[in-house]
Amino acid sequence: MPEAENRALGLFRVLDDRSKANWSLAPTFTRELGLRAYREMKRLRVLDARMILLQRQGRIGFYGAAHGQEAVPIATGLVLKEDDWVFPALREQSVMLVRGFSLDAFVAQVFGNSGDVQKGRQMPSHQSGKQVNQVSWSSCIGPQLPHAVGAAWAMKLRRASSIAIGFAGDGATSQGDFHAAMNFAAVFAVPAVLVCQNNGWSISVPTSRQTASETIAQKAIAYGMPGVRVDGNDLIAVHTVLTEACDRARRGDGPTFVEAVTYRMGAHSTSDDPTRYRSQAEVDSWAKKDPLDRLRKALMHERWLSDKQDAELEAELTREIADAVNRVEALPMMPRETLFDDVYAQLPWHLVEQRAELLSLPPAPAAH
Ligand SMILES: Cc1ncc(C[n+]2csc(CCOP(=O)(O)OP(=O)(O)O)c2C)c(N)n1
Repeated sequence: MPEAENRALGLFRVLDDRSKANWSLAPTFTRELGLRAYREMKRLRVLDARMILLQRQGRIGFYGAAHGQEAVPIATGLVLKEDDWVFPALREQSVMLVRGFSLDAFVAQVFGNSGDVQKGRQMPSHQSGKQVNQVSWSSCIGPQLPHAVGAAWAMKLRRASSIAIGFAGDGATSQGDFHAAMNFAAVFAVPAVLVCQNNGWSISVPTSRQTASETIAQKAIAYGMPGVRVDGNDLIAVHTVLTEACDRARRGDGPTFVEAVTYRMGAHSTSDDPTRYRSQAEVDSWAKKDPLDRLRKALMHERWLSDKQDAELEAELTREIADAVNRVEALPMMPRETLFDDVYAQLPWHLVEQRAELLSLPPAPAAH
């Protein structure tokens, strides 16, 4: 089979079924990188679990977790350089945490209070951060890819050294935006990496109803760019593939499309009940391929991590998240009149009137 097809139809893995790494496939991966990635993945796992609990307790309104899909956003955050731009979909918000965005501000976005850089105006799990070049996703499925491609085209026109990375789920590959982005990216050879996290489901619709293609990665071949299919639950493999794709974009050799094969372990969001459409047996079979467990075992095989260190890390991260939640939940909501800010350079008369009317009303009841 020609190499291009091999990469798009196969499944690149570094970790075997026992989670032992074949280092000849990831020769530059280091102990330091492995431990950093593990910490970040575990922090995200703990954070997601805590956020879901808060939603169940009625303390936040909504949350979309990355449980089972942590390897892709964490590897992305470790591969990117400071000037690169990120266009996440629902499961990649945490890239910004890896790139130094404050945990408190991240959590405040979920609470939508005055600690939130978006001033509480976006739905939870739609974080963005100017200081880390991460754009809030719009909640529409698909446009993250053309946004990334457009940004990458601008970078190319400006002869910048940065690149853009955009994300989509398998469901998004049925959207026109996916095809427009893929075509434009390849024709204009933009410095972009386009990633599809194929997690098996688009809410209740299985991937088999999104495409009749054998793989999603192979679609890249038709557009004229490399397509790589990678085990999305193998952090080391994802890191290797993304490093290569980002290097290629940075060299000016054009875009790469990556299909990361993974599984959404939890509900689509806190508004979903997955027991209505998928079997427990399927979930159990993917639990055996958990990306965090696999990296932990890989690190333990190398004696880079012990059970004791792992337990200490878990306690430390649990404390870190609990402390952040305590600090953030105590912050006040944004003053309600600020909802008129930042839209017009000069507020039109009818909004001036409406703001005055709002200010004349009794104060809103406390949120909690
Ligand atoms: C254009 C558009 N159509 C439908 C929806 C409703 N919707 C929200 S999430 C979702 C599923 C997305 O699935 P996928 O792209 O596979 O990503 P995943 O959530 O599985 O990561 C849908 C259909 C939407 N937000 N936008």
